[in-house]
Amino acid sequence: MARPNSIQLTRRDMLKLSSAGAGVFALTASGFAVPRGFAGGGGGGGSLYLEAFPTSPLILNPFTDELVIPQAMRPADELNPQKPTNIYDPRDPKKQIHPEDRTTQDCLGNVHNGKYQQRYGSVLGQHSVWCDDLNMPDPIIYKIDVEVAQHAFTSSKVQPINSAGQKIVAPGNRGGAQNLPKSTIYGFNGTFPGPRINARYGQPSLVHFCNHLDENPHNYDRQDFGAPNYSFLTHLHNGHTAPESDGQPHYGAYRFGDLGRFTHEAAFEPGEWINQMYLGYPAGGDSREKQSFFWFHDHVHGHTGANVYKGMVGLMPIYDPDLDPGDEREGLRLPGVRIPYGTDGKELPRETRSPVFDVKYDVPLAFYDCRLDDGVTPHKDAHSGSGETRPEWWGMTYFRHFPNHGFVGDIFTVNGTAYPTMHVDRRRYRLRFLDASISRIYEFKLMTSRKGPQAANTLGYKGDELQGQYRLTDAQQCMKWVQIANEGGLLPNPLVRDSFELWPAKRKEFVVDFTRYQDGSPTKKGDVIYLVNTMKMTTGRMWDSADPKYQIPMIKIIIGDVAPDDSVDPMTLPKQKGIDSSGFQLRETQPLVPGWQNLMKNAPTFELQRGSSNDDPETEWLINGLQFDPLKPLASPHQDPADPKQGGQVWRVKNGGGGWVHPMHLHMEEHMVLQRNGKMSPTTRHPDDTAKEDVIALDPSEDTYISRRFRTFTGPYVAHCHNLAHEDHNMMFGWEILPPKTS
Ligand SMILES: [Cu+2]
Repeated sequence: MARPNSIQLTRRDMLKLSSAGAGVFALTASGFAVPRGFAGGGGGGGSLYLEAFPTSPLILNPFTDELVIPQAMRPADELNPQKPTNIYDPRDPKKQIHPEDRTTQDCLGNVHNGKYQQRYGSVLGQHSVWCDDLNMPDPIIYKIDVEVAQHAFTSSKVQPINSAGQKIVAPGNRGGAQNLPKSTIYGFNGTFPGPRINARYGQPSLVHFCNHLDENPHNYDRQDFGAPNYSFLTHLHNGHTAPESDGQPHYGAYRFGDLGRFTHEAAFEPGEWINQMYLGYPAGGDSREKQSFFWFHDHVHGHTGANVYKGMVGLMPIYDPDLDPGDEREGLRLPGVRIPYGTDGKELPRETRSPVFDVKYDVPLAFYDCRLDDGVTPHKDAHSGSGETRPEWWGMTYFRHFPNHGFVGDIFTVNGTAYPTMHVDRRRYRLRFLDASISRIYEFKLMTSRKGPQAANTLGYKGDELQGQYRLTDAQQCMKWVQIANEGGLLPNPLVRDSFELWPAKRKEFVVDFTRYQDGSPTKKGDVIYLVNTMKMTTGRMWDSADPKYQIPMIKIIIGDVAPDDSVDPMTLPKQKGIDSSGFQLRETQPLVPGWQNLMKNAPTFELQRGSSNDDPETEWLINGLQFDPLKPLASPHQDPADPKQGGQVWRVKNGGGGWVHPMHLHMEEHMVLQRNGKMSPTTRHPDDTAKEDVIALDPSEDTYISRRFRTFTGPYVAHCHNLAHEDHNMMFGWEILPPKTS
């Protein structure tokens, strides 16, 4: 579908711009990427896009800001966590909102007997599944306002540089070391990353999201990206969630279509609110299906990348009261010390199973790369700008809706801070990795370096080689990872790894023992270890050829004092018998769809392709030759029957091109990868394919078969590439779960 009022440039204009404007771009002082933009394959037809990106100023004192570790968010009303009395409608501030009322899910009112109800059997504007239906307690209610705010990526002084890495005087007479201005964000409760909700299986959480993006009391400069109507649509990334709480454009087409609101307008605009129910209920009620680390992020049609890049990211670990309760004295004894709180907000004894708790030594790490405006790179894309420069935005985040590759930054941040330092106690930690970047893929190692970080420009690097800003020139791997989970939850067995890749939207979790190095020698107080990215990826297309010199320090880890540690080394956990002959140490493998071997023969196939469409000049990406149309679902399975031996499907998901990679994300239940390029899983490249996942990392031309099921809910969902530049340029399809077959 066309975006009726958001397009200022047609495809033809963009082509004209790229040929006529090449000289202009080349003359800018900084940041033009090598013109590698031949759009091969698909409908691109060999068209040339020149992508001009700014070179961010050099952060002069990296690794001085401490890593921010988000703490658990408190309920909206601490004294009444399940029945808050302090949530009001922003359009009618005297009117109280009762999120505990299942019949009023959002501000738009119920729609009885419409198309939606006829198709899926549930009423638009109501929760289709409530806690009672699953014999669960009432939800803990949280409140998140989506707000305009400011964010500082560093407190260090910065030096303006050009794409040759040379010191320059930036526009506005900005020469020499100086403070970096804050960037304007659209943030959950005005922070980046947004709040962390510590959830627990068996205890539903309900989040009241309210849009305040029209309010800008400090008059921050909004710059030129973010959904143009200031809308949001929050998706709890792979929560096992009913469609009305899933936050995505297929449901949005039903919810907002009757109001005449399509594409980016099919989302919650200023003053509007929704209560999203996150049940904390494993798929099919089966404990083997429990997951471990969610994140929530914006999902507005056509502007997901812009809104996520503008800050709409939150974290939600979900603990399992049995195996993984957030305390190392219980369950599998994974690292973590629970700090529970009572309804009065005061700390309770450690053993208390309060629904509100922090967990020490359990650290989420959200990775996000950005570019900062250099004041000389022109702004012009399909949504904003006419080629003008914006010297007044110098040092603030720069975004371009460039469809053909994706978007990679040159400053790397963790939990919102560029190049942080993390002081750790000498003991085991649990680290939860999340790639919250638009397109960037990372590969992480733990390394030591005698010389320490050196600015890439002082080493003679230029242009795209400046991405990451700092390098280690003498780094050696010093520790290994023990992987315990991916985004599908705990692996059946822990895995020892030297390094691992992290693709957009994926989560992977590790236990790291900071008491000793991989050679067995003990660490000492004051020792320094770096978390290092070794994946060189200078465009959003895919990684560059391997470069052993590309070692970018991301976090400086400083070893501190010995601390008590009741956790156990996951590798020493006893093996238990499971459905799988290899047994399990952590969590039993989830069963595959019955009869999957036969189902592979005629599996529904989804091929990710490069291409264009006459309907939407911005379309660059297709699935099965089609651009996203929320009203034409490409798959319509029925909800699985209660009998676990029945139901489910095998899908074939294929990367149709050799020049790109795609992190393909399927909403609702996670899948198991059965086969990659004809080889049964797990393959050596994906050893953690032993557990479920919600993003398939598709290498060039890769062909996969996955097993997936459709339980508990009915209604519209989506699947899309999580390279958000691809998603926003139509690499998405709608699919739906129809009510169970009655006969
Ligand atoms: Cu993609």
